[in-house]
Amino acid sequence: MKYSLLLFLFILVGCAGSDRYSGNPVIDGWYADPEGLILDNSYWIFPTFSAPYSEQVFLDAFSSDDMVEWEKHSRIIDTSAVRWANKAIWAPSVAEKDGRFFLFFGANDIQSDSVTGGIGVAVAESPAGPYSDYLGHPLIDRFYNGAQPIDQFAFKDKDGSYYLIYGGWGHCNITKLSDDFTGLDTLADGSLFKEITPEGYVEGPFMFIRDGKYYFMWSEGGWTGPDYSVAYAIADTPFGPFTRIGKILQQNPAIATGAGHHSVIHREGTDDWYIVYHRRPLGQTDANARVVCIDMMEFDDKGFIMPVVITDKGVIRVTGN
Ligand code: FUB
Repeated sequence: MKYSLLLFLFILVGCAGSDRYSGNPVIDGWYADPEGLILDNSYWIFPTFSAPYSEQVFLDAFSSDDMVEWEKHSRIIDTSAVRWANKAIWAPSVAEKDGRFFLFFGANDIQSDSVTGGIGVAVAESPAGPYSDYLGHPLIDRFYNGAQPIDQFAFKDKDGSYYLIYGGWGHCNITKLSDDFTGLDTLADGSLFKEITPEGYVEGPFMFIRDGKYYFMWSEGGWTGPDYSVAYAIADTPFGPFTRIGKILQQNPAIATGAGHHSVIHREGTDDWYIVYHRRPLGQTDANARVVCIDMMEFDDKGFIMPVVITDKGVIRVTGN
């Protein structure tokens, strides 16, 4: 009798404990390239639907008040609403501006300037959409400085200006968005696109500011393999120069492989930083078998990012943001 009571209490405490953590993956289904951010006082994840390119014709989004319970918002954008896009809708990045939500996305996986596609922008009144095509054509529809127009990240600088940092095929550009997001403005040096590619860069750029410094992060390795990973650099401006410091996210053969293409959420007023990324569950080898996970990202006392410990338990429930 005593033994069964103890067992019951043990199970109860165990369940309550696990309920306090998000678990990894944090959302169900095959998803990749997650952008995590705070919008309208909630946590949001905007991922790529990880499937063959011809099936990547929509995006889902997920929201949460505590990082543990996530609500799915299906098909927030669909290629039926973007007449120039027909496959490979990738790596969404969302920016809130003047009360509206702008979703930047890659489409069609263009391999040359002679085909239609590239980076587009869609707009909605709420983070959950529905998003409609903002321009009727791509915002960036060709290769500049060798960068394939994919993997865009909408970065807001200290002065409120927005930039797109983007690029595949081993090249990364920064370009300034015009105030109404209908086009691009020239940079201070008169150019439209400045290449900021650091050593090792492959794709998936991300940038944030901490203690006045610009942290630039990117994916290395091949996204279909186990060695996909994330490295970073620090500079005094968003234009660099960026010197690679080292890898901070990679596979752990005991947990998962191919950990890469990430984003970072910071809880304002705290030093709590979360890395949102995709990885491949053990035993899976299919390129699209990718799931979205969250773990803590920590800094040392000099401001360097510590290697991320990837976990199955994820992050602890948060209250407020
Ligand atoms: O999901 C499609 C592509 O895979 C992304 O654009 C790349 O960054 C890689 O994660």
